[in-house]
Amino acid sequence: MTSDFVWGVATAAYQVEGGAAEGGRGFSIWDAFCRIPGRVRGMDNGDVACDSYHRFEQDIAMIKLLGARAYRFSIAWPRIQPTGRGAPNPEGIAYYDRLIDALLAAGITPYVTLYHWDLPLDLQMSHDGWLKRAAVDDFAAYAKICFDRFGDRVKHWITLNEPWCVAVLGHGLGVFPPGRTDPDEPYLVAHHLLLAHARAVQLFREGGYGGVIGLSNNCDWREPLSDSPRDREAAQRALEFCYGWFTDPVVRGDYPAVMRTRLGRRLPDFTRAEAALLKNSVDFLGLNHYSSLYASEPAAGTKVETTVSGNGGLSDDQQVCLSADPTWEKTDMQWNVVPWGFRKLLAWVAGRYPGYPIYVTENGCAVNEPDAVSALIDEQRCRFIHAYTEAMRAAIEEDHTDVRGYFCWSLLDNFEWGYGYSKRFGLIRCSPDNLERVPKKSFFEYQRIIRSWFA
Ligand code: GBH
Repeated sequence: MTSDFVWGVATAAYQVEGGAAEGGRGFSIWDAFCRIPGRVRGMDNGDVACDSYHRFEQDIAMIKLLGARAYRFSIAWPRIQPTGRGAPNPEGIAYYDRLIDALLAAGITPYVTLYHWDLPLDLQMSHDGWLKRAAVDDFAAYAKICFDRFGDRVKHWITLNEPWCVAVLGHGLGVFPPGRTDPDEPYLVAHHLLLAHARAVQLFREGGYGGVIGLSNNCDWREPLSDSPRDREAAQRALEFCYGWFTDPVVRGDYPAVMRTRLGRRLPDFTRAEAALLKNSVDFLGLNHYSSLYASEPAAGTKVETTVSGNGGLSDDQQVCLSADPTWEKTDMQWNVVPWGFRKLLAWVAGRYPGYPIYVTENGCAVNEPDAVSALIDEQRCRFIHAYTEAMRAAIEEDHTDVRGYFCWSLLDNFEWGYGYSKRFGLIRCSPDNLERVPKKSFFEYQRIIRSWFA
């Protein structure tokens, strides 16, 4: 295996930072959402989280001990611009300066996500957030501040994390802020997110900062339930309605044809200039992958339900039936453990977007760890990481997919959005109640995998 493969770990600002009222940080839509009864399990919030705002030196020591080369973290927009517009907040800049400098001093490469869902609250309240075109310019201005201030040291950028979640979970199913439930808004929001990405990339490339920039999209594998052409088409359609929705535009300059056909006027158009701006607006493809399901063509007359957990909505538009093999092992999120689905997905991505290097910017699993003692012996996560990285190895060595890096989600147990602190994805045990960082067995298993890869 090539010695320049990038092994890393990932986190996101709202999920780990805490320090919510410090350093002049403004509120984000997640701060507000957490205060609405019934939205987040246990009414948990990110006020303290893992306290990485104060303990990032400890995080970095752990990453070093792990032997990972890279740390993917996100910048909290409300720390940089408390209301989402206007002059940068010096204390916010200073925090990320310290974090970046400490990483570089430890020999760890920063991979920086500009937007991992924490929109400044004022942009939502006063300007309707991603629903309005103005968000495109707001995001581009924020991105430019980050390039100007951190671009001398940060050479790996990700504009947006999983815009699919912002569109579908935030505006279709309403389980993320702004909690809206509308059949059409996800397509409009997605359109603005894609244009925001493209504008930021344009500024990055024109600015001559040096380095690479991409986009991280989530995609779960969809395996045809049978060999019939209709089931194969259904699986293909599900992948195009998910990964293709946000990747076709940034590679080819337009949405997948199947989305155009099925959605008609409900899918916004790109102007010629916008299409040109979008086309090839990534240097690499970010892929966040967690699970797999079987896909089939719904029987005539069946109404495909829009569900919150499984397929994540918009089912009425894609018309795909999803199902699991009951023998599959499940994680604590009820997501299926299917390592071969990961290998097939990597081949699918490489086949649809030839010439683009792939970074697996998230992969991992939640394990039910009720008490501290059992948590440390997390056999399920050990097996998961082992099996998924083996599937990736096969994708690289046998299928010749151009995978350049892998980031385990997550370094620490953290604020798992609507599930609060009840779901644990970390290699390291941590909670707002006990901020001490204690490595689990999977931490050492991952350490072993990283070492063996280069042996
Ligand atoms: C990521 O999103 C987020 O980027 C991260 O912040 C979060 O903490 C992490 O994952 C864990 O949740 O049953 O096959 O339909 C995950 C996006 C989309 C992945 C839905 C799982 C359902 C799997 N998820 N998908 S399936």
